[in-house]
Amino acid sequence: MYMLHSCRNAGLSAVVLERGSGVGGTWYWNRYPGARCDVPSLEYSYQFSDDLQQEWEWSEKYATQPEILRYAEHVADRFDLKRDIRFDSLVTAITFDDSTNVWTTTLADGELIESDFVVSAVGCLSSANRPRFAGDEEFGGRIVHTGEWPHEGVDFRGKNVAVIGTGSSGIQAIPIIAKECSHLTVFQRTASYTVPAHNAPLDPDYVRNIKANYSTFRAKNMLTRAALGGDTPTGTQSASTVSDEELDRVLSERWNKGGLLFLGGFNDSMINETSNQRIADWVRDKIASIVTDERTARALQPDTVIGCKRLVVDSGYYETFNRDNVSLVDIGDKPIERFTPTGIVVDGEEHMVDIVVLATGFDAMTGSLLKLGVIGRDGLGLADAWSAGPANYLGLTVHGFPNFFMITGPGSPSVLTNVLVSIQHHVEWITRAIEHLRSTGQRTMEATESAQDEWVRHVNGVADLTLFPTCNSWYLGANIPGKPRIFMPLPGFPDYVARATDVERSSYRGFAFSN
Ligand code: N01
Repeated sequence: MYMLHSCRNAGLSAVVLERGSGVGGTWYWNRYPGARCDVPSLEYSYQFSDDLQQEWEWSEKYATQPEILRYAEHVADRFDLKRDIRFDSLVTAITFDDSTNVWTTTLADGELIESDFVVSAVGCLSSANRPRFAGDEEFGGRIVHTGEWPHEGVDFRGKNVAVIGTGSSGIQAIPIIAKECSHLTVFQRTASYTVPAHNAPLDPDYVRNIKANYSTFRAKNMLTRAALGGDTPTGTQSASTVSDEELDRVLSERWNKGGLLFLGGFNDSMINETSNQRIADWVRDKIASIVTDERTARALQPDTVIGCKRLVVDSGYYETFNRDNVSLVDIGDKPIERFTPTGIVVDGEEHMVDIVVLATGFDAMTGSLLKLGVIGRDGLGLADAWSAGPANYLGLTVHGFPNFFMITGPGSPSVLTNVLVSIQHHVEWITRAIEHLRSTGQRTMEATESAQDEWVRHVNGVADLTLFPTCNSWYLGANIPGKPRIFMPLPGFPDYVARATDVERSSYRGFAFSN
């Protein structure tokens, strides 16, 4: 939506093609119970219009999916965006013509749309991962995916429910479903680390204060590694050297405050194994102190590097396992054998189920991009160009694909940040790049192969300085069988912004232009 607004401001004509029937993206599709943002509302919002950020009133520290969707609708109406958004428009191919330098986008109904530029805004977590299980076609109940939730909702009353998957989506949905259903069985392949949200209504004085100094608040956030939480700076100590008392003091303070900044209590949580282990041990103890059944508590204690898979933020997750109507089935060592018409079999035992909730995540970062069917210069398909991983320059452009831009593409900080900030940064960068082409009388710009190779080395080099590549996360594509194992996002927002700005200042170093 912001890209459209920005194109209009630059005097360009633009159309948005959207497979959904409404605006909101993630917040349009992910309507599962408990869906809520884990970045504070006052930060997870647009900042391109001061009027907009002054007039919109968020009700809670962390906004629910319905509230964010209302916000997206408000933005669309306020800036009259819908007249250039074509809903229910599924893109099946986008092809570059080398002789005319024109892109042709094909829609599912066969319509063709020509343009000079194509900007992908398909999102990083928008292609649902729906694993198949032996016998699932015989299952007599209902199977739903959190990322493609039925708009009319799902009635869990009186039902035996299974949730498969314990990432952010599962962990948000589980406490709510447990309260509604007859019995909930959680099938956990890998235990996640999750910290409490301590969500609450927003204090009007706090909001007034932020709104009076919104630009300063935003500017502070932009200077942090994840473009969020500028008012809660990263600790200055190493968790590897502090005393047990100091470790407990810092982590208790962060735990009681709640949210993603838990890992920022120390300056080396994601780069120092000893530090990470001490923090992980502290959280494991916390889990044992909340969950009353010892066997369940042990199964819920992760044994991976904390933060390696994305940290989860919850409301009453561990407490839910103290309910009589909730059981945990650990499928880490003994996977789901099969579905039957009435349930799910693990280790020879059938768990009776009426509704299965797949909280199994997404083909992240590249899934939706590759589904676009992009064919660049010389007939090169994006899927072929990326057979060994998503090589690109700045996370914004790909060699062989002139005038094709990606918002929050792989190779940029995207999912490691408050993504609204990353989106804004990319929209403005892309708009300026197009304006540069126009003002210099050139037709196309394309990343050079050497700039792209150097960028790929840079992204891998930064990731290798961290503990991120040490587990099977979706950041690495490890959740999708056969996907190349490459750490896709780039840690460190401020350094990234500085590099992207340098490229602009040097008249687009690393790009080739044509008339
Ligand atoms: O998906 P996930 P998600 N058999 O990939 C399991 C954002 N988000 O939708 O870990 C059995 O994290 C899988 O197991 P394992 C956020 O960035 C944000 O929950 O691969 N289990 C895992 O437990 C988040 O990180 C918000 O062993 C299978 C789970 O399914 C991202 O979206 C809310 C399986 C998938 O977890 C994705 O979160 C929601 C199989 N075949 C999401 N396949 C907020 O803002 C997968 N699993 C709060």
